[in-house]
Amino acid sequence: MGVVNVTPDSFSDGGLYADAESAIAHGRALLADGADILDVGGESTRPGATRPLVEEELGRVVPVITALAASGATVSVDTMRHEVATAALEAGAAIVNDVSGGLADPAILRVVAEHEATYVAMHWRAHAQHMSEFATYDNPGGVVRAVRDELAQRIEAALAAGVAAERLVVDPGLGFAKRAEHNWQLLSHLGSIKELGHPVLVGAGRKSFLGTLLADADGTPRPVTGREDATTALSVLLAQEGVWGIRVHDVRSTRDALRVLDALETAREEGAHDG
Ligand code: PMM
Repeated sequence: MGVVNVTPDSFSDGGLYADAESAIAHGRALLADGADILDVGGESTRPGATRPLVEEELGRVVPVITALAASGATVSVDTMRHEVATAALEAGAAIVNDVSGGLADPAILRVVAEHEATYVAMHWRAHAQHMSEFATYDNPGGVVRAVRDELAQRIEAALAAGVAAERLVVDPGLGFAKRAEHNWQLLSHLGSIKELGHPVLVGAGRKSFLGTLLADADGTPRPVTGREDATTALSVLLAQEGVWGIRVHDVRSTRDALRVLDALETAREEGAHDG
């Protein structure tokens, strides 16, 4: 899944594709690089971000989705709002990627159900402005148990609203009300999230826990532009874990790495037959 942020303020690419023309060109470039899905978003969820008006969000994403869907792409809309989900699905999107899992605007679940769309329910606790206050997991089982149980509740809510079970995808929500150690815990226990019985999407691309991991000797985090190789390494490990989707900003590096993995797996299978 390639990221098309039509925002002035996203942490990794804010402002680069803020106008429709450059966002559409970027989406086409991601497709050429091998993206299976383009995830178009008009609201930045970087820690501390303030929310755009509904009209602003609509104005950012609808023209981009219309153009990319018309060129044959499978498009998802990254939104927490039912008005934006409705307009996006009518403009040709097939997937609603809701980072709040239906908590920010429960009406979004009915919209997904009525359009028979695919729904990504991400683990979330609060809007970006306040989410760092919610990064506590002192329950038994810690962050992994909490994320699994809270996602299970979001699945229930989606099913109750009529979303089809086979169109539900879950996402542990790395970086959303989570500190670096929480992200690593989740990444090392993805099996618990898979146990929910739905395909798993993971968005690790360029996130700040990678900047912290790659900090220089005096502790300065590695800037966003230097986190791509670590992202690619994670992509390979996530693919080996059998995740359904990997949400990244640079599709080519992840696609190339997955081709390497595929080639190895094919050679292993052929070797097994020869033996
Ligand atoms: N992360 C961001 C935005 N949308 N959606 C899903 N499903 N999972 C994520 O981890 C996720 C997301 C924030 O990253 P960005 O600002 O680079 O888009």
